[in-house]
Amino acid sequence: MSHRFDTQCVHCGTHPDPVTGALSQPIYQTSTFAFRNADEGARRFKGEEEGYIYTRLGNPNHTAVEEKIALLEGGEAAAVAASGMGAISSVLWTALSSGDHVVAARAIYGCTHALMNHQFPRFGIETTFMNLTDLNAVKAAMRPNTKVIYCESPSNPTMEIADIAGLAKIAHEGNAILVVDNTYCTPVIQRPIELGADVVVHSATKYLNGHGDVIAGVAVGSREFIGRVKGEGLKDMTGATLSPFDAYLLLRGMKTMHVRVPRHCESAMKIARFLQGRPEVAETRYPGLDDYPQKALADKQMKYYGAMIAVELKGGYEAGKKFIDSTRLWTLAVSLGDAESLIQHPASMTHSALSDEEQAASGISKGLIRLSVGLEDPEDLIDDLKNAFAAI
Ligand code: LCS
Repeated sequence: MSHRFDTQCVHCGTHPDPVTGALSQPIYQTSTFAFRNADEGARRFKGEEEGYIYTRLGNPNHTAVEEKIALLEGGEAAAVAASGMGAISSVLWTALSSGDHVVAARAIYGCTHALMNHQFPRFGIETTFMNLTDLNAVKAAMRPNTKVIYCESPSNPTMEIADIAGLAKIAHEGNAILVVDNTYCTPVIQRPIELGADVVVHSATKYLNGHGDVIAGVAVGSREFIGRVKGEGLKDMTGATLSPFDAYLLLRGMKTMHVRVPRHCESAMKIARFLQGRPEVAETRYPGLDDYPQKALADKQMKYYGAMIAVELKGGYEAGKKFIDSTRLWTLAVSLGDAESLIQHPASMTHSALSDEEQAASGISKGLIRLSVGLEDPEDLIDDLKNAFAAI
């Protein structure tokens, strides 16, 4: 029987333990699995028989997370990884070979940018970073050897919205797949595969887990492609295996995602409106604001507007530094999607791998401040921001 999304968040992927009846899945904290005999071991290695072999190749705690996220994202299969970067690199190393070309959004998470910008050239893979909001320019950038279009939506940290359906169409007119990093949204807000994307990746460290106590990643896609990600990217190339304990924590976090995420978003809307009305703020970037340039596109593909906000202060970097040093309830820290509200400065922190020129080309100004709205009372968060404004 197929249930609605919220019910799937709670139930999917978990079954009472067949031996003890434990409702919460036990932690299979083991590196290896015993075979009953040589033939069984050989059959499992050949893929002729279902069953676990060695935790780098799979573990019951992985399977539970994979079943849940595949269903919630509307994909056929999923692979968990030891970090968001573990998932992203395993997907890209699987999809790409020397001589291939990638079209990527100009603004993406700093380490994803660094992977493409600094590491790919060493292996003969070229990346064109560009403003993906201009679909004609994306079409023009496509080459016969373009194998991947890569984006986040909204982008970290500049909040650009990518037209996922439009990009999927361009990818499929060529020889490419569309990979969407859905970290900022979760499937509660946006389901890229329904819009035509081929692969969804996440830093599960963020809203999927939601409690700031795990580093993890997932990739979702077709059974065929995810099979290759597991058998090539994760198994042989990155080895980015998630620990069973972290898989257990991630599954627990995902059970409440449909309750947490809308609350994050509701508070973010209040805080974005507050920021927009402040005289110290030059620009508030939040897709839920009526005058946000890409609001219509956000409305088309997002159920809520997320809980990430970027602000540009009139006083630039100096004012921004004083501001983030002056908050008390907002924690000065990178990461996002935790119960605690976080504030940080992308140019010197999450996106410091980009040179000044690359930051400018990506739309990351020195005065940009990024806020991750947590689950506290939004009025307390606003009071704390008021005090920080008074200090600049
Ligand atoms: N994708 C996005 C959109 C991210 O924001 C991050 C991490 C990653 C992928 C990588 O995931 P990880 O390997 O860390 O699990 N973003 C961070 C950020 O904005 N602050 O600290 C980490």
